[in-house]
Amino acid sequence: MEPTREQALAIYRMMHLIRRFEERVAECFAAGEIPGFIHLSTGQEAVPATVCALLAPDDLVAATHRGHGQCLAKGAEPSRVMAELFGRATGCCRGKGGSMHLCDLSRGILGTNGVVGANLPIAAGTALASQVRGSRQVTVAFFGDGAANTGAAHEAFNLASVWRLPVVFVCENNLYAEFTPQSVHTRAPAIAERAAAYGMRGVRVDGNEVPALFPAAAEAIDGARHGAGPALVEAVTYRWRGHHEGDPMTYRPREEAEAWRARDPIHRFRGWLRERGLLSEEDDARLAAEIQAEIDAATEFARRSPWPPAAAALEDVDA
Ligand SMILES: Cc1ncc(C[n+]2csc(CCOP(=O)(O)OP(=O)(O)O)c2C)c(N)n1
Ligand SMILES: [Mg+2]
Repeated sequence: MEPTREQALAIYRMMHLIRRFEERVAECFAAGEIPGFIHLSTGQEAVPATVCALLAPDDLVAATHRGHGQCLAKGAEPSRVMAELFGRATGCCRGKGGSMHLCDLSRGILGTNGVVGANLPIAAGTALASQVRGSRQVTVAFFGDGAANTGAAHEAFNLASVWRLPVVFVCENNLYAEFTPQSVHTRAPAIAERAAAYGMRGVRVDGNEVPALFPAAAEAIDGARHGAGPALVEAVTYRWRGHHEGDPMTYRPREEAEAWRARDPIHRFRGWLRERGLLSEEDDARLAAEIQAEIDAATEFARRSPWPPAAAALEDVDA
């Protein structure tokens, strides 16, 4: 199953948008404009762009601590996400959340989450709500290879499978959990194999290859939507930058990082689109210019936006 021309171009555009967004965040963070901790997803763009292209506007996404791209792909406005990272009142959470608490329920974005693995049970919960209401909504929970070893992940897998919940667990396996390579944190060769232990569908794909990811994610989401229960999609990818901004990255070989950069998902998918005559050089240049302008506008919006007033500190608090 291949993406339609429209889907393919939307995925390509989104990968570009995420790449430029993350590059800009890195610059602004280095310049001291963004407070707190920042985890960027450069190199992993194909996964959220492809998965979210298959979701309906009212489907839900439970994102991770490395979740800017996951939120953008689900429809978050770049300007409001950037303003949130800057801590401004115009941010998607009024400047009170920042990178690890991005949320926009109007777009089905349940939130990024600083607690590794904690978004998986949340996704099982919203999937249960959808099931009880009889809606056709699917929830996608993104998670990492490290999160795959948390108790919360296993509880979520089991409960989702027992109750056949409409949830898809998408592992962005970037081969590291912080500074620990996957070979050190698990002896199991594939995270997707764990699905079998819960009687759940599982598939492992090249996460830098949109044409491989697309049919795997489509089948997982379609099955979840139509009563086949949950699925686990493991997308093998690589983060180009540090675990967090400021990470000196002394723990991984330079050749490894270079080899993965050569497998750039955007470059590969551009080749695929070109081969099929779906993207001319002029279209590509126009798209790049449009995205640059969009990111410039989002950054200016964030910079010009006011700080939240002190009086707002106790608003949005539930007791
Ligand atoms: C419950 C919990 N344990 C530990 C941490 C510290 N921590 C932050 S990110 C991270 C690694 C997560 O690795 P992975 O799930 O592979 O995601 P990635 O960072 O590679 O995207 C850890 C251990 C945390 N935030 N929450
Ligand atoms: Mg990881």
